[in-house]
Amino acid sequence: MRLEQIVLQFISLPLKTPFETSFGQENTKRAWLVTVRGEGIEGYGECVASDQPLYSEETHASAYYALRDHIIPRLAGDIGHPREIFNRLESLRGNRMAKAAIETAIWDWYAKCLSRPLYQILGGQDVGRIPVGVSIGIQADVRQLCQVAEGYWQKGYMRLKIKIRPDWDIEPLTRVRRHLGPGVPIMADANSAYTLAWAEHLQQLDSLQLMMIEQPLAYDDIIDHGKLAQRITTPICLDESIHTADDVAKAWEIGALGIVNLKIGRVGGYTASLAIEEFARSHQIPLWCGGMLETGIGRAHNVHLTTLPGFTLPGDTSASDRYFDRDIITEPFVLNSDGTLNVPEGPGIGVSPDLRRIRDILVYQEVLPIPAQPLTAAQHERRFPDIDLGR
Ligand code: OSB
Ligand code: MG
Repeated sequence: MRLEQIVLQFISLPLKTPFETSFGQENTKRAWLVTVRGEGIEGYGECVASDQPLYSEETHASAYYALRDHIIPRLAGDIGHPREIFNRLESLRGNRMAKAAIETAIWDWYAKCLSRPLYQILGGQDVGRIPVGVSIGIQADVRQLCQVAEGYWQKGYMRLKIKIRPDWDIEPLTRVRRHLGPGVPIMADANSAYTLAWAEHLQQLDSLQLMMIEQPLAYDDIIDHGKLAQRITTPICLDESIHTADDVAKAWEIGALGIVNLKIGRVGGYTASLAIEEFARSHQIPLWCGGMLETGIGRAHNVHLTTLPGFTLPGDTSASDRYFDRDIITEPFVLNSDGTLNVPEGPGIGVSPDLRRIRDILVYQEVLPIPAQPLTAAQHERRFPDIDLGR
């Protein structure tokens, strides 16, 4: 099977309420949507890169150039199975979110070519629904946090993740725990806001019965996380630090993680995700699917991945209405009263883009043919019209 064309669409979708983390506040979800076309069939993916390189080094701009100049030119020729894409892109370092945007779209396309739901192609189980939690940003004050947390709990979300940073941690978490009682699964996500010097401070979380603390230390660290794990009893979950199954293996070996957050974009697509799922399952490491405020397209991919047996904890993929008044798919994800989302049963990701909605929020669009080979020297030099490249 062959791909003929890629469409990149940059969209800007308003968030219902601002989402604040230790990186700052987001009011709008911006993303590249990727459509791959071939054999008369379309597949869809979404790039989870950000406006600024704060969560990771990738941005919308870096992803655009990585896709246009390096990734798309490697998609020419026959594709027997989407797992081949990982190897074709392997020599390209980093740029995992850009790679995942295309790679996930190709898995969707392939599943549609076979008229089968994506979860079956991935090796997922026929579970029908997957358990989900919700991620709660930093709020104006503790009262508001308690209200917001209680609201999501009453809706049925199976666990609450609360964003923390040094000026918003022990007190808000203590108050939420007291407000909701001991039976509610609560966890914290620090997005790298601490260093090992905060170990004693973080010990205060140990009495709160948190399921875990996610990525307390540096985005590129595992060693200090291993040291922190010896000083706190709250299990450590790694997010930012994990890019490959090898990263998980090494962090596990030195005791730097007890739980893994897996984001398809952060690890470069499904092939890397499946390797991590397999490692976690065979070592009985609790695993859950993280989120990046995805639109319905990325959300659908998360839902399919979560049907794999290694996913043992509720993920961050909440319903469409947690973030958007109107999502960009025709059948948005709705929270069931048992705290689950339905796994779409149609071919591929099983959800369709809402073309009118996308037209309304579209910022820019480009149709790219798949060139026969990577950039030539002359093309590299034409990339930068305003720079004297010394010729
Ligand atoms: O650290 O998990 C994170 C959102 C953007 C960037 C990083 C993170 C998050 C979330 C939100 O926590 C998860 C979601 O609801 O999609
Ligand atoms: Mg996180």
